[in-house]
Amino acid sequence: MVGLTVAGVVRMASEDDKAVTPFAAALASDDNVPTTEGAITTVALTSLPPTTTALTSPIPTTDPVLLAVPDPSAQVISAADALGMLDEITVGLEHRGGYNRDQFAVWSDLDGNGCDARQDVSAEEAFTTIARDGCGTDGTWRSAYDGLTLSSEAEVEVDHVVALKEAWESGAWAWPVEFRISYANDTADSRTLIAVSAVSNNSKSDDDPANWLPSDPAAVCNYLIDWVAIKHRWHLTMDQTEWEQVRTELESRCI
Ligand SMILES: [Ca+2]
Ligand SMILES: [Ca+2]
Repeated sequence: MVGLTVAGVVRMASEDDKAVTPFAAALASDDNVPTTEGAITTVALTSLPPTTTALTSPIPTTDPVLLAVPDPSAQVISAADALGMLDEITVGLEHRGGYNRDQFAVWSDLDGNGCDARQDVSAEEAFTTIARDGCGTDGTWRSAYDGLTLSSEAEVEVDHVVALKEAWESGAWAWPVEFRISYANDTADSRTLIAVSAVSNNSKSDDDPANWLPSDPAAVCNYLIDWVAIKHRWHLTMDQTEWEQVRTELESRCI
C-alpha cells in the first residue's frame, strides 16, 4: 500500500469522511507510523500515486471523480482559454458539511527539501530576496490581490487561491486523503498557492468569485483565469452562481 506518514490525517479522515473509509483504513494499517517533526508534517513522496495511473483502491463514484493527482500545468492561459475551460467544468450544488482543515495536512513538505509548502511559496514569491536563513526568507513581496508591498515574511500569508473549504465543497470531500494533501501543499503549480497580504487574505476567506474579487482591478483577470485553471485541473465543480459570475466577469473585463 502507501507509506503515508501524516499525523492526524488518517484519524481525521476516518472520523469525518466516511466516503474514504476503505482507503483510510488501508492507510492506517500496516506499518504506517504517524510522525511529525516540529511544525513540519513530513509526507513521503512515495506515498503519492503515479500521476498517470488510476488508483487501485476503492474511491467514491460520485461525479466528479479524480483518478490521479493531476500533473502540474504551469502554462499561462488567456481569458479566452479560461472561458473554454469553463465549459468543461461540472456545474452543481456545493457539498456542505464535514469540512475540517486538518484533513488537508497544511503545511506539509511534499518535495522533501526540509521546508514546508508555506515557506517554499514565501521564498519563491519574494520580489526581492535579501537573505535566506534555513526555511525563512528576508525580502519584499508584492501582494497580488491588493498590490501592497510586504517588507517582512511576518506580513506574508500564503493563500490557497481556491480555498480548502471551497475545494472540499467542490469535490475534495470525495478525494482520497493523499489527493487532499497534494492539493493543499501544491508547490508544483504556482497558481495554487500565492503570497498575499493578511488583510486581503482575511477579506477573501473561503469565498469564491461570486462573493469576492481582488481589490486591485489590475489583479482581477489573473485571479479569475487562475481560478478556472485550478478548478479545471483538479476536476472541481462550480456552483451555478459562481460559474455565471466567472463567465460574466471574464467576458466583460478580460477579453
Ligand atoms: Ca518543501
Ligand atoms: Ca463555489
